[in-house]
Amino acid sequence: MATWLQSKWRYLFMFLGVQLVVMALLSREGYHKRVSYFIRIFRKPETTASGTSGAGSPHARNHTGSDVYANLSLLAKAHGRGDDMPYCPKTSPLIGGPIHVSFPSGLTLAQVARKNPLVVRGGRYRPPDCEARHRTAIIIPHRNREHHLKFLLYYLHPFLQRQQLNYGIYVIHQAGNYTFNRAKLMNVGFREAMREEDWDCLFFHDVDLIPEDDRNTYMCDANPKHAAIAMDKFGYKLPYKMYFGGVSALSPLHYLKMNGFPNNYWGWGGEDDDIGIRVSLGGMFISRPSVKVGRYKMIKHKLDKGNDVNPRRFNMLAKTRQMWKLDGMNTVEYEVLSRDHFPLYTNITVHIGTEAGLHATVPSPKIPAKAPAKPPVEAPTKPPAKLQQEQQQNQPTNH
Ligand code: UDH
Ligand code: NGS
Repeated sequence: MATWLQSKWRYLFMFLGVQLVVMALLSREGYHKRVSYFIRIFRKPETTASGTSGAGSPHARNHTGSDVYANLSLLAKAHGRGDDMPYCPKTSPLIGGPIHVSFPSGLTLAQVARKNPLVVRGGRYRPPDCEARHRTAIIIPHRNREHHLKFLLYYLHPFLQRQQLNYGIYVIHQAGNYTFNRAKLMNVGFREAMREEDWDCLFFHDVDLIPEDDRNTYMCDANPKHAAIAMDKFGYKLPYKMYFGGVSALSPLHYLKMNGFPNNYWGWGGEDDDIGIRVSLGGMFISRPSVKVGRYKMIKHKLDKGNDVNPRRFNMLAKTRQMWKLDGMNTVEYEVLSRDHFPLYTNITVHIGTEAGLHATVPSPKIPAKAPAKPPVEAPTKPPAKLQQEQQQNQPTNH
C-alpha cells in the first residue's frame, strides 16, 4: 500500500511539474500571443484580400488590416485657415497600421474624388486642423496604366491624409509610343514638381504598388529611403540587398547630390539599380523602413508594350561610376506638352525624345521593317479621352 501511495504521489508531482513548466513558457512568450496562435490553428481561413469585401465598401476589412478610409471621418473641414494654426503632432493620431487592399472592378475616379472631399485641384491636400510638418510630392511615371492609377489614387489619398501631410500627386505621362523611360520621367517629375512648390521630400512611386501599412510614413529620412522593401510578389522580402525599385524617397538635397537619375535607360530594367549605386556614389546610404511596415501589394500585370527588357542594362550598370556626373539632372532635356490640374492629381504630359536626343529620330529596334513610317518626332499623346472626360466631369474643388 505504501509503495502504491508513493508512486501515486510521484505521478501527481510529475503532473504538477509539467503544468508549471507549461505555465512558465506561456507567460514568457506572452500569453495572448500564444493563445491567439492556438486559436488561429483552429479558425476557418478567411477570404483572401481580393475576395469578398470590396475596396469601395466602408466595411472592407479582414485580418490583414482596416479600411483605409476608416478614420478619415474624424477630419473636419476647417473654417478658414489662420496663421496661428498649431503644428500637427509628431506622430499622427490617425495612423492605424495595416490596411486592407483589394482591387474591385467598377471603381471610377469620380468615386475616388467623392471619398476625398478635402483634396483640391491638382491632387493637393493640407490637413484642415493643423499645420503639416512635412511637404511631400508623389511622382508617378506613367503611360497606359489608367486602370492602375485609379487604384493607386483610391488608396494613396487617404493613406497620406492619415499621415497629416501637406502633399501633392504628380503623374508624369510619357507622350508617344517610343520605348518607355522610367528614370528620365522621374527627373522630369522632380524638376516640374519643385517648380510648383518647395517640397521637402519626393516619393518616386510606381503606379502599380499599393502601400499596405500607414506606419510607412511618406516623409524623407536623413538618407535616401527605399520604401517598397517588402512586396507581395517577392514574398514580402527584399529580393536583393541593393534593390532600390518600386517606391523610393529623396529630399531635393539628396537628389542633387547624386545628380538625379540616369536619362539613358530605355526599356525595362537596371535603372533602379543605377539609382541605388548613385546613392552611394553621392556619399549617402540607403535607409529602409522595417519589413513589417514597408509592405506593398502589386497590381498584377505583364510587361508593357513599348517597355521591352533593355539588353544594354548590364553594360550600362558597369559604367555608372563613370557616367553619373555626366548624365542626370544636369543634362535632362524634355518638352512639357501639357500640365493639367485634375481634381485628384496634376498630369504633366511630356515629350522625352529617344536615345538620339530630343528632336533626332532613330530607327527603333522595336518596330519591324515593314511597319509604316513614324513621324520625325513622336506625336504627343494626352491621357486617353475617356479618362480626361471623367476628370472634367468631376470639376475641381476650390482652394
Ligand atoms: N510604367 C508605365 N507604363 C509602361 C511601363 C511602365 O506607366 O508602359 C511605369 C509604371 O509606373 C510602372 C513602372 O513604370 O509601375 C515600372 O514598370 P513595370 O511595372 O513594368 O516594372 P516592374 O518591374 O514589372 O514592376 C515588370 C513586370 C514583368 C517584368 C519581367 C522582366 N523579366
Ligand atoms: C533586377 C532588375 C531591376 C528590377 C528587379 C526586380 O534584376 O531593374 O530585378 O524586377 N535589374 C536588372 O535587370 C539589372 S521585377 O521582379 O520587379 O520584375 O527592378
